[in-house]
Formats: sequence, C-alpha cells, structure tokens
Amino acid sequence: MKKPVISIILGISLLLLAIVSVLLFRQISTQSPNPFTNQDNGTPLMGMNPNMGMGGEVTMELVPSKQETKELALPPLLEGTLSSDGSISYTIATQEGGTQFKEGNATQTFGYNGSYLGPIIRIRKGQNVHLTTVNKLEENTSFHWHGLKIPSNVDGGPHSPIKPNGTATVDFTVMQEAATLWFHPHPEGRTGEQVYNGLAGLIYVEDENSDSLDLPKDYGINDFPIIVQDRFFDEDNQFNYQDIQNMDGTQGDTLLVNGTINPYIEVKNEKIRLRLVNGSNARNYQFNLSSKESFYQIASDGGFLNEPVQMDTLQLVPGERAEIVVDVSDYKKGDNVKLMNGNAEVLSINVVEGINPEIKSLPETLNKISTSFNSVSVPDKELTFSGMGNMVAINGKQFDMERIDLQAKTGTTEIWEINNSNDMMGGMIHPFHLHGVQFKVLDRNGKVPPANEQGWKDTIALYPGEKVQIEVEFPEKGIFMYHCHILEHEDNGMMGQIIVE
Ligand SMILES: [Cu+2]
Repeated sequence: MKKPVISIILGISLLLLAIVSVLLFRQISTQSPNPFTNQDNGTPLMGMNPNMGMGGEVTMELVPSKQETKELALPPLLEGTLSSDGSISYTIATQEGGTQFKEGNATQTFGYNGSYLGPIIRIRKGQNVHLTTVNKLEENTSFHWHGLKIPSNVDGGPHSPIKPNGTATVDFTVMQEAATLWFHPHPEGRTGEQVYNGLAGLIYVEDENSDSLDLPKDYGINDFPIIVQDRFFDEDNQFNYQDIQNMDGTQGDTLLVNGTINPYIEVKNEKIRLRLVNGSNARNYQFNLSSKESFYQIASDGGFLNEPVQMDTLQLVPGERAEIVVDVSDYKKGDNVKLMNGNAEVLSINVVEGINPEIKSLPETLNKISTSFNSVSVPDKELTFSGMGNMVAINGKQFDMERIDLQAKTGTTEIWEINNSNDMMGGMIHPFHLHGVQFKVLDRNGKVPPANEQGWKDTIALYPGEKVQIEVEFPEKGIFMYHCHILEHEDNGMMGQIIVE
C-alpha cells in the first residue's frame, strides 16, 4: 500500500478510537455503579426516561416495586409550645433508627424525631420562632431552613455544625409569606449521605392570605405533603449509600413518597391539594396525571403564584417545590387517578366517598407579586456552573470555607446572570439554590419565564447552555451559600458563599 493510503487508514482508526474512548468514559462516569438490578423488582420501565436531561445524562431507571400498595404515610404535625406573646418553641432531635419500607429487614435510616424524614414545622408570618435541636447521630450535622429568609447565623449551613450529642438553639422572626419550605442537614461534604439516609422535613408558613384563600387546607383530608425521593435497596433492604453513591448524583430505582412505596390516598370527590417536594439527591421529575387531565399549580418554592396556572406536566428538580390542585369533583366513588412521573406511578388518588361538592372554581387571585421581566445587558453578578463529577465548579472554583466569593448589601436589588456552561460531555441540569432569600426569575435565555415560574423561587433548573437572569434582594446580613442542589455536586464543591453587609 502507498504511504498516503496507510496514513488515511491510520488517521481514521485513531479518530474512531478517540470517539469510542469518549463514549466509554461517559458511560462509566455517569452510570457507575452498575448494574442496577433490584432482586424483587420487575423489568425496567420502558419509554421516556423522565430523568434524561437535555445534556442526555444517563440515570438509573425507575422500576415498579412489587410491594403491595400502602396508605401514604403522613408526617406528624410538630407540636410546639405557644407563649403568651405568640412566639412558638419547638424541639427536634436528629437520630438513627430502623424503618420498615418493605417486607423483610428494616432499613437503617436517619430521621428527625423518628426513624425516617421528620415532622412538619408550622410557623406564621410575623411570629417569633425558637427551635432547640439535638444531634443524636455519631457525626456532625446541621439544621438548614431551605427557603427561609433568616440571618445567616441561624441558617444552618456548613458554618454551623452540630457535634454528636450537641445541641443548637435558633431564634428568628418569620419575615415571609405563606409557603411550603423544607429543612434538611447541610454539613460540609456530608449533605448527600445524610439526606439520602432520611433527613428532611417540611415547614409550612401560613399568613392572613393563606388563611383567607378558599383552597383545600384540611391536612391529610384534601391537603397532602408529597415528598418524592428515589432510593436503592440492597439484598438486605439497606441503603448502603457509600457503595452506590454517584459523583453526579445518587439515585435509586425505587420511588418513595413520604417514605411509602406504592402509596395511595383516600379522598372524597373534591379538589385535592398536593404540596410536592423534590427531596431526592439528584433525580428530576416530570409530574403528570394518568388521566392526562390538567391540574393547577397554585404555589412555587416561596409562596402562592399570582393566579392558578393550568398545567399538563410539571418538572421539579432537586430542592424545588410546587403546590398543585387536582380536581376529582367529577369522579365517582371507586374511581382513581394517578400522579405519574413520566410513565412511573408516584401516587394513587382513590376516591372512596362521593359527596356532592359545591362546584366552585379556584380563587382567581392568589397573590400580588409585582412582575416585570426586563433582563439587563450588564448583570450585577455572573455565575457559571460547569463540569461533572469531581470537576464541578462555579466560576471555575470549588467551595472553600475560607474564601468569600461574592459581596452584596442588604436592601439592594441585584440582577444575577447564571450560566450553565455546555461542556464537552454534554453537560447536566444543575439545580441552582440560593440561601436566605426568595428571588424572581427575570428571563430564561432572553425569554420571559413560564407562568408557573413567575413567583417566588429559591431553586431553579439550569439546563446545559442556559443563561438565566434572576432578581435578588437579601433581607439579612451574614454569609450565605449558593450551590447546585444535586447533593453530590454540592458535596464535591459546586458551592460558593456570598457576604451580605
Ligand atoms: Cu450540579
């Protein structure tokens, strides 16, 4: 053969080798550990993978569990001590325990005042809140109020570790409107494992507006907390986080709602309010109804939307919340509709009592948030999320407790531009979360955000290649965190800190 021909063949071979290497590396870095087969489960779900990001990251498939259907577990409403001045005191212990998720062995888990997840903390706008928290774990933890506007010394970030047998007390005044928020640990480098083991709970903030709105509000009757998580059980029914953790977000093949596998709720034929919380380490959900009927979103992360927004599907990334109303007024006793994630069943809503509810529509106005969506050409701050695995970074840097990355002043409105760099591996959706504030999304890639994102937010999806502008104002001084809410990315250093003076 002539030399040029040999060179061409050699060149093509090298190119093919390079392509195969990149593909192989991508498989390994996104799919390990492998294989994901759950002994007592059936075949993987076919069809659309609801976790396939725009960047095409491969995720663990959800598998329908063979466990019998079970009534949805409802977190207890935490009882506090009300003082004569209206302030409320709560006590919460962070502890270990065993949880019976499925037949066979109990799973070793963490929980707040129980073995898995925690109670609902109810607070009101204007109220003084006093919380005492005890750490009964054998490791440091912290108590972070996700979505609450509070001073940084009570925010419970990595600066505020609580040692084993340690106690922390926090006092603050509720400065914000009605919303469904949540709490979870935020210790440096250990958030992913502690949340995966079960540490998370809800905060219901109420105010005069939520009191007066004609919405379903009977807890466990027509108003349900829905904490959606995915977990992987080994042969002994254990979580085994250390063995299955993934640098790009730990997932499981089994869905849990409030810790229940294959859950159902029993309701009357009326409007049903679901307070959806994506409490997963890394999985994105695409909620829809099995009937293909639409539903209404009434609240985003930080409170009510201005008006109910009719939706067919709703995406929630880790850390995000949404309140929706599913109307089963037309249903008869014995009918049911399922809340789905893509093609995977999340929750069965079973109508067990036919009443003749007064047919009324949802309130037309729920809130009065000023909305102006003017993006700016020169934002006050720019953040770029990049990388995967242990290469994740914000503005090219990984978290350093000793380094302050940004500065701001209280009472000053700023425009931040947040970019998700479209890197060579195709990139991932990074959920951006900012502590201590509720912000507004001004635009996504130069476009007005969708109607259900035109409310208060503390966590938003950033698709690969996206540019999102938000409007932020810090009410309190101190040092606050901003980070990716894929908990393993956060633990790997996709986090920065801002000092507010
Ligand atoms: Cu991330």
